[in-house]
Amino acid sequence: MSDAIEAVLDVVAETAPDVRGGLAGRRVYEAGENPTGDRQLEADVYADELLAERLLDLEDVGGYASEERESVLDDEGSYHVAVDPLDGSSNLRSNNTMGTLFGVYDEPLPAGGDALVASGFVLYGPITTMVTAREGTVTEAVIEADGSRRVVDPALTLPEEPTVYGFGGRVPQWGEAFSTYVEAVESELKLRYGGAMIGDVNQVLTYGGIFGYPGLVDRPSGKLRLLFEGHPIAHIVETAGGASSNGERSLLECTPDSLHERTPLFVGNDEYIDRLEAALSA
Ligand code: FDP
Repeated sequence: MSDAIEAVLDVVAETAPDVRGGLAGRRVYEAGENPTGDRQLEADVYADELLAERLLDLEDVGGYASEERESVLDDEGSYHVAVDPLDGSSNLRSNNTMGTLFGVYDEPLPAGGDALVASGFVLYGPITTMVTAREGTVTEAVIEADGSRRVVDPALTLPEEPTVYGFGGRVPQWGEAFSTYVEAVESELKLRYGGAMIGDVNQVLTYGGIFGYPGLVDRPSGKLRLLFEGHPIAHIVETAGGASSNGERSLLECTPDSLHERTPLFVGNDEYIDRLEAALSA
C-alpha cells in the first residue's frame, strides 16, 4: 500500500471538517463562474483553495486540477489529483446534501480512467462520511471532528437487489430512447433524486439501483465532467461490484481531450447499465 496515496486520502479527510464548518457563512454567489460556466458559491472557492493548498503541500502530489479552475496547478511528484471540491453545491442554499469528490492518477491530467489509482468522496450529510476505492476495495468511514476516519464498512459492495433510481436533467430534454428506458425503470424501482451526484450515487451504493445524468437534446454531452465526476464515481461503483457507462462503454475506458470535458454518466447495478446501453444503441 503506497503511503503517498494514503496521504492524499488523509488530507481530504482532515480537510472535510474545515469545509463543512465553513459552509454556513458561504451560501452566497461569487461574482465569477467556473470554467464550465456554473455560477460559483463562496463555498466552492473556499473548498477548492483549502484542498489545493493542502494537497500540493504533499511531497508526492505533482498536479492539482479542479472543477473550479481553468488549468492544472503543477508541482513535483508522481501523483495527480482531480477534485470536485463541492459537488452539488447548488444544494447549499436549500441546506441539502453535498460532497467532495476526487480521483488520484499516476499520469499528468487530463488522463484516462485507466490511470486512476484511487478515488473517493466525502458526503456532507447528517453525518460526514468518506467512501474510498483503492486496490480493489471500497471502504466507508465516518469522519470525526478532528478529521480522522473511523471505518464503518471495510468492504462496501453494491447490493445485488436494485431498489432506487435517480436521473438528472429536465425530462423534455431527454432523448426518446432514454425516455423509453426510464419508463421501464420507473415501474421497477423507487425514485431517489436529491440534485447532488454524490448524494444520489450514495443512495445507489446503499440500496442498489441506478443513477444517471444523460446527454440532453440541446447538450448531447450532458452536464457532468468526465475527469472530476465521471472517472472517480465510476471507479468507486465498479470497485464496489457495479458498472458505469457513458451510454456506450465504461467511463473508465474513456480519456478526456480536455480538462473540463463533459460526458453522459450512468452508474449502478450491471443489469440496469446493460439495459441502458442496449436501449441507447437500438
Ligand atoms: P451542482 O451543479 O449543484 O454542482 O456537479 C453538478 C451537479 O450539481 C451534480 O452534483 C448534480 O447531480 C447535478 O449537477 C444536478 O443538476 P440538475 O440541477 O440539472 O439536476
